[in-house]
Amino acid sequence: MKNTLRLSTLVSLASLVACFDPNEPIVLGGASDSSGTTSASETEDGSQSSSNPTDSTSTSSGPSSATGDTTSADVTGDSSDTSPTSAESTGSADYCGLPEPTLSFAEPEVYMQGGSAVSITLADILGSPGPDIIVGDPSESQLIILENNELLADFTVVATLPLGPDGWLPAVGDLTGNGRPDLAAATGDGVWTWISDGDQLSDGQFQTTTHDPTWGTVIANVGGSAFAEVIVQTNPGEGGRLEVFPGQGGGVGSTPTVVPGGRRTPRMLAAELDGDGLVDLIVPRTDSEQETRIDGMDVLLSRGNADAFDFEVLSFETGPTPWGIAIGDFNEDSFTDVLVAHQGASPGDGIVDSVQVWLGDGTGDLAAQPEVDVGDTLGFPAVGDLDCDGHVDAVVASAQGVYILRGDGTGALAPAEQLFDAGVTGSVAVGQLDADDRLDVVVGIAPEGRVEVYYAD
Ligand SMILES: [Ca+2]
Ligand SMILES: [Ca+2]
Ligand SMILES: [Ca+2]
Ligand SMILES: [Ca+2]
Repeated sequence: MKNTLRLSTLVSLASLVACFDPNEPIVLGGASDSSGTTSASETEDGSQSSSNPTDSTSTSSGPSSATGDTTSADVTGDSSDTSPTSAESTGSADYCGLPEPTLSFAEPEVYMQGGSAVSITLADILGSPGPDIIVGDPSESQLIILENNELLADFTVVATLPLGPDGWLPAVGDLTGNGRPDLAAATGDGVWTWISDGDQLSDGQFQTTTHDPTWGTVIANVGGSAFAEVIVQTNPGEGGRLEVFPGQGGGVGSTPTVVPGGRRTPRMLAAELDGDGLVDLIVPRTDSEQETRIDGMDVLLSRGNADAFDFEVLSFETGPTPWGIAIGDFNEDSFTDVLVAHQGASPGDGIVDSVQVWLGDGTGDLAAQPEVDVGDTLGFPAVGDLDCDGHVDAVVASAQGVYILRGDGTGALAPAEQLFDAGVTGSVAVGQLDADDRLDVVVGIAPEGRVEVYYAD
């Protein structure tokens, strides 16, 4: 039974992610990547931003929007951070020290090839300064860690972490409170956690979920205790569940609290949306196998405590298959906004898909802005001010490479421009990967398992 469930999950996924089946034409299906955390998580914690001395301008808007994390990471929870995206932003631009806004990248460096590279997550989990790259590889059910070598525009593959069946969805966030992000990953029937001591990762600890298979996972302090929790989406085909594993300052407890939520959700995110100091969750839902589509996005406002996790749920309808989401402050009001990237009714159908910004107002409510067409079969997006004009931009993986939709600080996005003609990309992440002032871009070319880094120049 388990196997059947997993298989059906894989089958539906395979249509999305070409890399699951090497025999399948890579063409359009591939883009969808998957993982829970994707892009640049690095900002989330202070230690990392200190390693990027200069991010003040390029990351104009502070922790969540700035480095463009798409990721769940920023989440873990300082409860003090009530306005999710810090307000220092404003578009005061010195254009990263350049005379005018500039969107220019060197030819990509290739740091890995083989397997599949469906998800890309950035976080400084290892000792050497600078965000490391965590690659989710569903073809081998593993994570691959590329260590950033001293911000010298160089990465080395230093570890592979085998996960067991269907493992490919990582999350990063600080589980121990030492200021360094730790790592978690959902696998077929449970979740792994690894703790970073600031230098290296511990051995993995595995906890079994109550339901399976699992999908996306996130590390976030949703209970207001001293330590963050690990939240996993499970049972995607029969009504989603979220399972909250209580934080214990090292690993997590073995008994999860199960709450309704999510449905085929490869990426959840966490952010403080309503100013109460408890981190909230943003959880897409989709199921292309349903006759009645359930495409949408739920905001789960944390209302519980460390002993009894509870959420108030706000539900929003989205366009078809809201596969990838990212957060940032697109209208510069200091409230976190959400970027949703759709895959359309049928991945690889050749019909143009879209992204959409949802503006937060500090209460947890989200207001939909107009959808903007871009590419086909969108993967995981990222957010960051790539052209250094002081306003965050949307960066989107697709079956036709990577697009940018520039923001203007009002919440609107300009029409899509192709940024990199990189083939079928499943995931894109943005971060300060070298020692300059400008954001760099990591692209996962899904079916070829290739990781490319485009350094701003
Ligand atoms: Ca909250
Ligand atoms: Ca905002
Ligand atoms: Ca910009
Ligand atoms: Ca850079």
